[in-house]
Amino acid sequence: MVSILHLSDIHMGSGFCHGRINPETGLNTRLEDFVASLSRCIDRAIAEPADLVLFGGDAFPDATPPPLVQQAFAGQFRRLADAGIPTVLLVGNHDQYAQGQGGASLSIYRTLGVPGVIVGDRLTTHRIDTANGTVQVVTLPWLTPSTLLTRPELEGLSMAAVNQRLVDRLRVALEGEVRQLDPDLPTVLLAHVMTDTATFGAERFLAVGKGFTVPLALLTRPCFDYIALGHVHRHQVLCDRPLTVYPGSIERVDFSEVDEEKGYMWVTVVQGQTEAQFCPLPVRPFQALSLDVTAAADPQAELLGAIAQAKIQDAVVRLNYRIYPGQLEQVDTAALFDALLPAHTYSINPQLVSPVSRPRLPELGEGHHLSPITALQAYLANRDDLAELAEDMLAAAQSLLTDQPDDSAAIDLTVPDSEPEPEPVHQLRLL
Ligand SMILES: [Mn+2]
Repeated sequence: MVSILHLSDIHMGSGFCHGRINPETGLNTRLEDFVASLSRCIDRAIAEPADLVLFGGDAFPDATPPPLVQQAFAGQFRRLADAGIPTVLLVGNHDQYAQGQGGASLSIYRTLGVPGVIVGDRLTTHRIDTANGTVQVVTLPWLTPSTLLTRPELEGLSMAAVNQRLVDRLRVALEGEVRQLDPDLPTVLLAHVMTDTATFGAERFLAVGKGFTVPLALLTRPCFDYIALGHVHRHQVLCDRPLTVYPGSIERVDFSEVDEEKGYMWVTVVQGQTEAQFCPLPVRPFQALSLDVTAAADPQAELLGAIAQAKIQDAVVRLNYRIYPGQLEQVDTAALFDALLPAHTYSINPQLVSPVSRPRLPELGEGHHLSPITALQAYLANRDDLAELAEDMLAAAQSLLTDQPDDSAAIDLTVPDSEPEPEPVHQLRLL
């Protein structure tokens, strides 16, 4: 039995706009949050201890993180090296520089020869000796078209056709790896991929360009005792046999992950009977408040009420509300700031609704079907300045609506056989 801690999508250094500067450290609090979450994973790996740690890719928001962020990341993984726990760092799409043409941010660990650290930047099989025996780990990093196809092969192909070619090549390449596996050793596939059956989240928007989708069936081969995935930020189990899991990201990257539980997987790999458990991390809460106060007599009371009911303590809060420009003076923004003080950080985004879209007369609004005369009566009843004209206007409208044009003035809608006579001007009076 080999115990593995599987985590993914750290994205350390992202979401700084949701943090603030910690006056004691000078660091953005969101960097501190991400480091704290990662350190909880590493703590667990060392405390148990895990026989192996698998990182599923996407260490940073991009391949060139600031040195401060790189150091924070390296400082945590260094603890595993010190504890003698082998670690595989898989390259995700965010770790590649220039679509893989300029290397990957994680490759420095191989260059430096950090003991026990393996960088998975190509499809290959690693035999890793752990405290509880040898494990085979097949690494499948994020693939770009240039990884598997040459430029002439790509020319003139649609995205769908490129995807299909890549899948065909990957099938062959993976088959090559599978055939040389030792069937007597526990085997794990570690892959940074978008699978066709996953439920997507923020990673859709974070990925540059359109990703390449791998059919799950291509990966779930019986030779694997566990399939450790990365890329999708929402934790999900895609298959029971072999157990195929996205642990998800370890912190919320943005508001699209507001309701997602964050954590990592604790896996015990036994050939034929692997078990895995999702271990939640106590990450910082996000709270998205969304209100429409256009119908409110007291918009301020509605806003304060919504804030009072929400769990905002130490949370990253976003308050969005729809309001008419005419109501703005009823909102005391300073009082909203006070109400939001228990939050970690907050943003307030009033969305001004154009008053044009407001039905000025409710009886003329959507869902009311009135005759033209009734509608005119409703309009005139609300226009005191037109009171003197109202009677005449109604009479004029009535005559317009009931006046049947005589035959000579009728508009002929049939298609004429021959060139029509020029129409008299007075025929246009009804148009
Ligand atoms: Mn990714």
